[in-house]
Amino acid sequence: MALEGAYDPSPAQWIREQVELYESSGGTQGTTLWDTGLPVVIVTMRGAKSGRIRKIPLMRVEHEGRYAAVASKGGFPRHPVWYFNLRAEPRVDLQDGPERRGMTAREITGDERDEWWERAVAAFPPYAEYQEKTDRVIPVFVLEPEPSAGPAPADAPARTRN
Ligand code: F42
Repeated sequence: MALEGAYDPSPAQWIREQVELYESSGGTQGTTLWDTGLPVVIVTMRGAKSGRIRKIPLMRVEHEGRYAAVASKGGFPRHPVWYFNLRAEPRVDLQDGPERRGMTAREITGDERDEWWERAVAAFPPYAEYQEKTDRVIPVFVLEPEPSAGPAPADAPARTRN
């Protein structure tokens, strides 16, 4: 089920404009980071404090239908605010081009993080430079599809009275 509530667009103009273009074009425009040609996805989440809907573009790091969300913020010394949103409320919507679906975000560590970090750097090499720039270990979440609703239960057999 899609996340619902009042949406607060990002105060950063370039972020706000990319989200608007991506969504208004049905995921056919604004789908790369600037002119790098590298694809992005849009993640919709709930603000941890405000409870309002927030949307951010992130690099597309996909593997077998799951995605990584890399909280790099360009190697900035502090985690992006959205990191705390996902920790507080892991239920998100992810739009990848025209496809949008509900996902659950889980922060990963150890071997699992190492594996996804490798995929992330393969998709977007600057992540490696961002990690060198900062003392914090850049958090990585894996976004996993919510199980789709199963088939409707068969009609219960009519009850007979004895
Ligand atoms: N950022 C990344 O970290 N990783 C990426 O892979 C990435 C790719 C990317 C591709 C294209 C693009 O256009 C941007 C990309 N970005 C990437 C930037 C990303 O979209 C975010 O803008 C960036 O990570 C900064 O996130 P932030 O959450 O720190 O943003 C701040 C500046 C911000 O805009 N905050 C908003 C605000 O109104 O101030 C949202 C605030 C918010 O979520 N508030 C919460 C609430 O409850 O509503 C809690 C506030 C609190 O105080 O805790």
